[in-house]
Amino acid sequence: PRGTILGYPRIGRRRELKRALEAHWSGALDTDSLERAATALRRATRARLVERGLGRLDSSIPESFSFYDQVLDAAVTVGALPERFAGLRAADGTIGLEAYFAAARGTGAHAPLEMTKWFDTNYHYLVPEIGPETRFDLASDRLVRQVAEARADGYTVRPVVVGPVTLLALAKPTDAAGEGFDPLSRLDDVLPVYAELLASLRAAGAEWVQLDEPALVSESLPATPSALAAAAERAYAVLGAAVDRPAILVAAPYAQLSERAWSVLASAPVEALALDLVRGAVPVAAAGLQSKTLVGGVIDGRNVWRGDLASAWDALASLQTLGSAAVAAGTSASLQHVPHDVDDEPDLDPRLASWLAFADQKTAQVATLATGLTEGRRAIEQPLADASAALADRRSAPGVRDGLVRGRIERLTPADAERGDYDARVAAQEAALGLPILPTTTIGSFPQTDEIRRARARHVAGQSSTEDYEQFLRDEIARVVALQEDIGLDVLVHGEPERNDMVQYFAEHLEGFAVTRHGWVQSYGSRATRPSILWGDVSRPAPITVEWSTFAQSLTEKPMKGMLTGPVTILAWSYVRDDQPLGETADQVALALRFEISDLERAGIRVIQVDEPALRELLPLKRGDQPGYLEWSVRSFRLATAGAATATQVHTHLCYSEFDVVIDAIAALDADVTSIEAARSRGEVIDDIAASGFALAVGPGVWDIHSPRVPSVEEVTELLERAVDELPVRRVWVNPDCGLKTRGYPETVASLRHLVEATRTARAAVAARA
Ligand code: THG
Ligand code: ZN
Repeated sequence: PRGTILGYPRIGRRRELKRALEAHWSGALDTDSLERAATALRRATRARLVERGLGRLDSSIPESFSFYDQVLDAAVTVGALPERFAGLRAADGTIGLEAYFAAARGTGAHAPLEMTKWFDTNYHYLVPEIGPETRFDLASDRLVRQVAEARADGYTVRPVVVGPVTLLALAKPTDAAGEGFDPLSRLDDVLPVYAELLASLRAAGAEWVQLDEPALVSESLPATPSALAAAAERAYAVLGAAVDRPAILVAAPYAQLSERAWSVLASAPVEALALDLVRGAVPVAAAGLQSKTLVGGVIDGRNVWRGDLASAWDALASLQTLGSAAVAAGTSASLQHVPHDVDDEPDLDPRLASWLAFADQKTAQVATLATGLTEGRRAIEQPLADASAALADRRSAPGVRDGLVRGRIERLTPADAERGDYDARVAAQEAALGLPILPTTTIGSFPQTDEIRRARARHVAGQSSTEDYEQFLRDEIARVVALQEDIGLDVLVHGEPERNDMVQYFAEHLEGFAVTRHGWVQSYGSRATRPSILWGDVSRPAPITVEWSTFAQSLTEKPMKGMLTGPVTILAWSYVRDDQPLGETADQVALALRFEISDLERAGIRVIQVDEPALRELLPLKRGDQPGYLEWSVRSFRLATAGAATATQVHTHLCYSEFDVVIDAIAALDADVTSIEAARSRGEVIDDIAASGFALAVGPGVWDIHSPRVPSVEEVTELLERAVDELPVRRVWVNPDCGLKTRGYPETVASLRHLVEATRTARAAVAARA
């Protein structure tokens, strides 16, 4: 085949997989029915891909379905199920759906696998646990059955599996593993199982298999690029030599292969390599290519823009100069990162829609390029010209460049990103707010109850008036404020009942963004988000949060915290324009937030939080790209917040406890108060903060809100004491780890009461010591 995609969305055009999974987990759908739903989804996908121009029989259709996560799929296939779930294996030792879901979601007795971000995407995978004791065996024939299922329907598909190097490189050592154990050291033990898998896929009719090895592009894993390349050399020597195997395509999405990995793969005994030519460049010629097909990943799998087919064609042409046996067109990454279909978006402005490509449109673009590769460029002149015309239209369309916005950005000076002396801020804020030592607060959201969701859904569906809906929201805010007063918190929040997704909420209120109706993209398991599309220059036509915050402030004497989402996070969780540097887009969002902050101040709000949970997430995979990223991300935050008055207290919140490379950047944000996750690591992060010399106030979370467990007063006290021991007491805040949106009220109220009680005791202890 001269064109293929590296993977396709799995959740279904109407999130059919989510519905089926959640019905199954709740006991309403039995295993057979769940399997039937999955088969129906796979059938629909294959038919769709043929309709969009891929071949039925030429292995260009990837078999990339997953019930939950592709990394868990690979781990389970090679038998790497943690020991605590061993009892859930079938009598013959195989791992079925029950054990699979137990590993994904946990059971009453056992914690699930940890979940973390998949490279620099917004997808989250389950972290395999591998130790010296892990026994590898072919423990699932699921993929083999899918190949057979496709075959019975008349398709020859290309099964997609996370490759052995990536599987091990992403794994964490089991608790049983000794100090310094490296899961990659088990490579030779897992390879025979991969070889066995390849043979059974071949026997089921697979002519090609795709092994995904994104680890080979990353510089942000525990293993070094050269250790990873060495592992790949070994892995593909062994798998290449396996008997009865399908042809192997090794895919390296998300960035450029390391130099060493490229030369290793070029000479490895495999049949094809897929390169990301959107994030990476066409590599230099290398030995061993003459027997291989190179799949040029020229259609962006990470973004929603209609590809520039003429440039894509040029990139393929330059790939052809490397002397490979053949060149094919492909996507830069799996299309799991984009929604299904632009034509499924009746509310989108047609002009904007004509600039976009979701998975179905991207597949058609790949098919077009494939036609060009077989029949010559002349055969595809028209679609190339159409794509170029759409691109030109986008460049010149109203709103893409807004002179007013650009003028404001141009007039900025370095002073606009400076807040002024920290000690002066502390003094002014103490005078303005009169807070006790160890002030208590929450991160912002309160539980999103079914009642809130229903009210929003009714309003969106036009079944309730805006007036009624807003009255409902005011009642909800009043309830949340009264509750916080009763509990005795010091800095209150309004609870954000008006927001569904924090980024979508701001996108809906800013110029330059569009939102979709069905553009769901899997975040993890059955969960998805609908990323907004940032297509034009960003400005704020009217205040966004001011009315809610001032209403909430009117109900209490205590400071009410204004709640905003920061520029980096708004970008990280949206599809961003690809026609200008991210930093420029971030500055525009920052300016809009700066105006919002100024309006909040004018309305009497004295504490304003600007969340940046995604600051760490967007960190580039390549070390060389990291300083530039940190520079613009910090600048945009400062631009957003530095207009605040000395007496206005600026907070930020970050959703993780691994500070490593970003600790200096967090300090450079220069927020007066930073709240972070700490409870899960029992406060270890407090050591890191103390050791780093972080000199601003900080609220290490004392309640792990990711679990419904209510922490005891003693547990909270222990974390608080640790913070007070290691940090200057005047700079310590008391708060939960994160927002309470996903929590229920019973545990929220109980936990917050414990938090306040522990704080009172700690204050008394501090006073006694003084
Ligand atoms: N908002 C956005 N992106 C995000 C997060 C977010 N990316 C990272 C992280 N948070 C992902 N975490 C989640 C957690 C829960 C859900 C999605 C992503 C979730 N989604 C609902 C579902 O799938 O049923 C749909 C929610 C909705 O109606 O919008 O539960 O917070 N932008
Ligand atoms: Zn958080």
